[in-house]
Amino acid sequence: MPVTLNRIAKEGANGPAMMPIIQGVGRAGIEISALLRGAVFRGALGVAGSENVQGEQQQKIDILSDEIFLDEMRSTGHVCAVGSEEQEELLMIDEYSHSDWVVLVDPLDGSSNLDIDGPVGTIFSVVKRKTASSEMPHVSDTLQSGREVVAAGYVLFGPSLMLVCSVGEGVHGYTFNPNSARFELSHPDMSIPATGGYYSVNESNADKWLDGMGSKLEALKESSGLGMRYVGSMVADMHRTLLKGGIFLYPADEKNSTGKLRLLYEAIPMGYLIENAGGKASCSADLAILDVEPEGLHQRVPVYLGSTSAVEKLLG
Ligand code: AHM
Ligand code: MG
Repeated sequence: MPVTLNRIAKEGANGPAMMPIIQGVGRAGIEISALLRGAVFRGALGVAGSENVQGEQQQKIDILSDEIFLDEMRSTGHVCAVGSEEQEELLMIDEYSHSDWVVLVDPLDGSSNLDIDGPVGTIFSVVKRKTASSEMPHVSDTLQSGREVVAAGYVLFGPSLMLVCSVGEGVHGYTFNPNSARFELSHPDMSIPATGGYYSVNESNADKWLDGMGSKLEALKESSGLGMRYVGSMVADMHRTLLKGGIFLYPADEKNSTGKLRLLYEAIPMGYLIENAGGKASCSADLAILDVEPEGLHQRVPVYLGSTSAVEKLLG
């Protein structure tokens, strides 16, 4: 018998509570995947004409994916609020406002890849609310460090549909089997290789990087002999980094002086997975991503994620 997402209920203290939420993420993944496959026929590709809170052009599919994800979180009956990269404010789920769990999501990360039929992904994490269940959830419920995360993961829309997640007991990868219409465990106990792999970064920004990162990367390249790969979609780049080792980085630069990637929607969930897979996730030489105390829903940070040896060699 194949092992399905039901197994999550047996994974440690948080497994039983997280299973319905991760099953909801799986359903959202199946729906978003169908949306992506049919988008060109429905006129759903291209910009929506609106901007998100960070002033970025929203694609129609960003908005539709956000709606799908929110609906699926509502349908779990266990989520009181969702913070989304596509929404300025925290979204309340009124009918379940007494529930314990708050979900943070980037519903469609790497959406600039849609024009070229490249891989994209959904990134999520779950924290327990701090406010009393008799109150409405509040944005302060989302401003918790990565050390408070109880589950995180991503859906990768690639040649196959994958859900990679952790509830704090290892990292496990499930692949959607179109014959059984279920996610089945395909990559149990993922651990990041200690050596080898690739460095992955938008190197065209090198002359604008802050913190001497240009020369630090040159030194890493010389001493490690790592190959280079960059998809420009964090989920795809991180999936490769998790499987093959090496490092993914998005440093601060002159344009994005605190980095480009979002702490709550991208950095913390990926940092949680990488640490649970035996790797290292840093914002700088002496600050782990999971130790950053968030100050705002859409805060950005520099990220260095990957094999411990590669991250330490780069940051010194
Ligand atoms: P998005 O959330 O607006 O899609 O932006 C995040 C994406 C990541 O997937 C990727 O790592 C990065 O932006 C790529 O940025 P760049 O095009 O500057 O290399
Ligand atoms: Mg995005």
